Amino acid sequence: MNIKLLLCTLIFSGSVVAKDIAVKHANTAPIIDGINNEKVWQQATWYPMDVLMDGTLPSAQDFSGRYRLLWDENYLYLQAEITDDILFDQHADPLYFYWDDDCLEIFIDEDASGGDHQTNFNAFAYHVALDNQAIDIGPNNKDGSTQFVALNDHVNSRWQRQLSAPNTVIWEVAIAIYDDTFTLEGEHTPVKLSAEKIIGFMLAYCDNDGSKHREHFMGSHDFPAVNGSKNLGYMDASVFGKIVLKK
Ligand SMILES: [Ca+2]
Ligand SMILES: [Ca+2]
Ligand SMILES: [Ca+2]
Ligand SMILES: [Ca+2]
Repeated sequence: MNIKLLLCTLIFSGSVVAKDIAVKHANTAPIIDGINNEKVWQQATWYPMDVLMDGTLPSAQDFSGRYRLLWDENYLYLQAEITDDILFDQHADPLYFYWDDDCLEIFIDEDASGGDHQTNFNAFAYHVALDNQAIDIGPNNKDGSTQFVALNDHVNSRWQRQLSAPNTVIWEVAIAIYDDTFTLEGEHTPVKLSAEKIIGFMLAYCDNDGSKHREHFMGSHDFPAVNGSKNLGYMDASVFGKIVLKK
């Protein structure tokens, strides 16, 4: 590929989009405690969360975020550094309108198949709430209504405010990767990860500071809007990016 074509591939909508993000292997697993003091994180590259997907564009104090990734056989590790001026959890029930509370939203498509995942587990949209629980939409209830499910076995999450910058939190997550054979019944085992595996991935943050509804929905990956909307990740895994696990 010549350099001009490479630049055209990388520069999309004015911001640099890392296509197929390479994720380094963690020889030592980071400790999921919301504290950024593991040496192993230093080998991971930071990526921005600067794509507006819904609502209005926030100032840097209102919301800004970046993230980095590592992996080992058992988990994909995520560290997000999130600045949010007001942390807001208006609905105590983790299953009720969780996207209108502050939450970190982690999109995973184990086989990078893309496609619809709104009411199936072809892919996952883990909404990790301020109480560290991970909620997604499952198959519809028998009466046809939407079923919201906690998938806390999939996601181990801890966040903590930084003493030096209290409006900034370090959010650390170990994500067990489940494939599309996952169901809500019976026992399921996460996939063992290995080098060169490609996984569909995207990250977002729902920021609300006191409104009835989410104020800003900021993401890590840009993609074309459909009917004027970029709020598509919870339905369509085709808008996710891809990560490649590297030894
Ligand atoms: Ca840590
Ligand atoms: Ca905010
Ligand atoms: Ca899939
Ligand atoms: Ca907020």
